[in-house]
Amino acid sequence: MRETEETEYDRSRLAGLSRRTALRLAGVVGAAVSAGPLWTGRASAASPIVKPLPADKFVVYGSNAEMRWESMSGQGELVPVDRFFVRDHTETPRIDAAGWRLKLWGSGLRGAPPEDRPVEFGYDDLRRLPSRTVTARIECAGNGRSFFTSQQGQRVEGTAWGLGAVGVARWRGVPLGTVLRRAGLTTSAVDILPKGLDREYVTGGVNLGRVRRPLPVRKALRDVLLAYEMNGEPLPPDHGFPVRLVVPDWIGISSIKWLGRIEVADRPLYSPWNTQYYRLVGPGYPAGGELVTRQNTKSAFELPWAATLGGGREHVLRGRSWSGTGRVRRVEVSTDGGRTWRHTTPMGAGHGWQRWAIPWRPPGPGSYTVRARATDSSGVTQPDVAPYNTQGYLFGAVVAHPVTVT
Ligand SMILES: Nc1nc2c(c(=O)[nH]1)N[C@H]1C(S)=C(S)[C@@H](COP(=O)(O)O)O[C@H]1N2
Ligand SMILES: [Mo]
Repeated sequence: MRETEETEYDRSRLAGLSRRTALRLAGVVGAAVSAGPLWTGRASAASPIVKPLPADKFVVYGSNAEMRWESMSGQGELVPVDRFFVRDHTETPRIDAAGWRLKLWGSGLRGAPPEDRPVEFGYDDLRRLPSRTVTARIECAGNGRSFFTSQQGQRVEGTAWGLGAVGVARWRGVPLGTVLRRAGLTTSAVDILPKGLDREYVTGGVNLGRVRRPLPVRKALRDVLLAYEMNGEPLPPDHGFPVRLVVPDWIGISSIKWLGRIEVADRPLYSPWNTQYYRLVGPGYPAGGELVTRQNTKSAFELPWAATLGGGREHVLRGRSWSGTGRVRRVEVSTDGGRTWRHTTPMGAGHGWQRWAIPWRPPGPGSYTVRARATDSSGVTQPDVAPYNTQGYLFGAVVAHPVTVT
């Protein structure tokens, strides 16, 4: 029903293009356009992620680490870097800002600079341009994926995230539009293809090339940031130092880290990250699947998984709800298995997400599940069941959070 700008975007790009063709195209691009490594080293052999991942703040899955939600208890709106989730396709590269260049090229720029003679910006060039600071959320499209299996009994591919592959930070940088215009953006440009400087991604014996995902120029000009600061500090290595994209409300893969190149084209662009991954594929979707762009609506309690609460007294259940489709209008909580729902009290202004709280006096010792469900500004409420897709993206159903009362 939601005929969004993104649906139209996908249709116009994939019209007449079979899935096979799209995949082949992606393969060709992946093989042909891979420049030599510009990074100066890599994370220690021990961990693909540079920052410490203490067990009270993170659950680690190889090169990915999710935030433990109880570590947000007592925090303000922002997620401190020491607990912000990390999602690396390979590993965090160590890049020297002094030698770093952002290179823009392609048919959508004046004079159509070729890839080997791009328009370049250094780190200091970007820092000298007028900056903007925004509070924005980054969330992996697969956040909540494990609940397809644990709540719905469905098999899905990918990292079995709980609800912690999401974070809100204050980002400072240059609007991407500023840099695109300075590079000579023309009115016929339609897509850009930002590419990371991390190692090429090899999966199932196939080299898909560097991590890169097309973004429509329309979105690029609206609210996308070339960020060089996170929560008031230079970007940490794991979050994209020296410069990453921040693409508000769109799935995490859009926010390319360790940005090195941007192709700007007067025609639609493809990569495995919009033809093979980040498409909703399954019985409920058209052949070839549906492109995922925007995030959906979710809610989480700031409680351990599973939680233990002392009986015989009142507790305050706190949590956060967020949406890629608009502001959160209302959040309700059920402590009786979803039979009755009570309205929560919203806390703070909530740019990245809405914080809320509700008192609860457990009726007695035993096993409970607590549930939170949010309604976005367009009136859509989190459903009881998330529509299945093979790669487990966009789990937006109400999550039953187990609590033991002693
Ligand atoms: N270059 C590059 N950019 C990337 C990725 C990556 O592996 N390489 N992972 C993407 C994915 S899937 C997500 S969810 C976000 C995660 O951002 P974070 O690690 O800062 O939380 O970065 C995106 N940008
Ligand atoms: Mo992601």
